[in-house]
Amino acid sequence: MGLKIGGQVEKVNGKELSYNDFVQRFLVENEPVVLTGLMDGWRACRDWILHDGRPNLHFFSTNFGNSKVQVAYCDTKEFTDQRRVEMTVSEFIGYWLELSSNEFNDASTHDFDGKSLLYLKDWHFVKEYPEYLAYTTPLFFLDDWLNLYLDKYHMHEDPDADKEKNEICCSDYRFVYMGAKGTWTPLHADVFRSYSWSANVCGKKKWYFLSPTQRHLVFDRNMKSSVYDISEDVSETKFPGFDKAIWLECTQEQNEIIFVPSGWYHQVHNLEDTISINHNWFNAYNLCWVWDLLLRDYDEAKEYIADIEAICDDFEALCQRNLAANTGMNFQDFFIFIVRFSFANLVLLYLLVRDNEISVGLSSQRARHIFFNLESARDIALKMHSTVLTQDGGISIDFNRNLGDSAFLELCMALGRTYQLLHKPCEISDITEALVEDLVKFDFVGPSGSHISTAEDLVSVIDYAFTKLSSVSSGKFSH
Ligand SMILES: O=C(O)CCC(=O)C(=O)O
Repeated sequence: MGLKIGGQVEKVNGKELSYNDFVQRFLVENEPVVLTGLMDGWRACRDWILHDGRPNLHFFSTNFGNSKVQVAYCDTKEFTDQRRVEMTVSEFIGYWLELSSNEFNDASTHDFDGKSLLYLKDWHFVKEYPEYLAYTTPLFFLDDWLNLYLDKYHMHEDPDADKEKNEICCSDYRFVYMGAKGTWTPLHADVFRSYSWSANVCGKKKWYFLSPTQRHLVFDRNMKSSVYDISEDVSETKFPGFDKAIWLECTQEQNEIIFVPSGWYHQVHNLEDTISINHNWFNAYNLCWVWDLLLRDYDEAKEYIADIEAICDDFEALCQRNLAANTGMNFQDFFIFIVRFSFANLVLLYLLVRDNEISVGLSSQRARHIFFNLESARDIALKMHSTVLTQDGGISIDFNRNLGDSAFLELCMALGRTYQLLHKPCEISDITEALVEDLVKFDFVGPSGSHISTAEDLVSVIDYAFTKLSSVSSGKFSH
């Protein structure tokens, strides 16, 4: 393929990188990196591989054979992705074993019979086998609001959706991918414009990356559709900028983890039989990417049905329904998400102040991290200002009511434990009933805190809490 390659993705020994360095160099800069040395001791690296380094396919059919998974036809485009079918892991492994027994060595997307190669994708392995503990998420990727949230809540409740299907496909963003040599993933940027990380348990992948500053170069003149396969002859008439795009490339070996930053377009080819583990995630550093995507997708959804606006009873509600169906969440879902995370961070901040970890200045790293989270949520709320959030009778999220909800308290504890791991050594107090009572009495969310309905309310609550907490941060708590 005649791509212009501008360089290789940097490789860094993850054992020699501190969490803060990772944040500054890769999350803040939004740059890709390959990290080595982070997969020691993973059970997946023992159980899923044979002595010669190839995938232990029988292990999968024996232990997880009944799981239903999504399998992509690598030679068939459907909309912007590959056509997918559902099958059991046993069926998929049966196909793969037959493929391997036919020593087929062509680097195309077809097998020996001219049939499409099949690629198992987006298997919600952790959700399905929580007891198995195939791996531990490396420290660098732990501040993962998306999966922490989905462990306690649904992102979008759709009364019309097929419940069972929804439960699985939207349950989390922690996946296993398995595919023979030649399987591949077309050019795309990740769901929600999240970050992702992808760890090669076995095999080898070739990645091509395009910086978001060059995103326009892979789109058509109307910025509507993007190139599907960069390894094909791409039509200059349809994609006039494509030849100017400058790509980063990378060969990811076994036991290496690649970090994919927000909004980077990428295409991936399995150079060998490969199994990978892959998470999508976002946090305070890339929250703005999620909001920008939602706004863009909303405008698109609205434009798409503009001709029925006049005859529609509730046009706005329809746009939001379509946004949720296409993007995976709508404005309201995102707002509720931000409010819950703001509340959770406020609870953690309260604990730090109470336990004297903050005295006047932002002394600890953990305190700075939590302040940064709240500032980032506040910035998004400012951006959301004037956004219509009132469909379905509006939203009202109550801080004190959340304190009585076990899902919310579990979210606070999970977030607290995460920051404890990231910013060791530090302790986090348990969230006890007494603490909940203290929080209610202390009233640090102020008068509007009991009912957050708009982005402006959220800004006021965060401002009020900052003021109140800093006025008592000298260590003296007075209600
Ligand atoms: O490994 C693959 O085939 C695709 C992975 C990917 O696109 C991702 O992690 O974002």
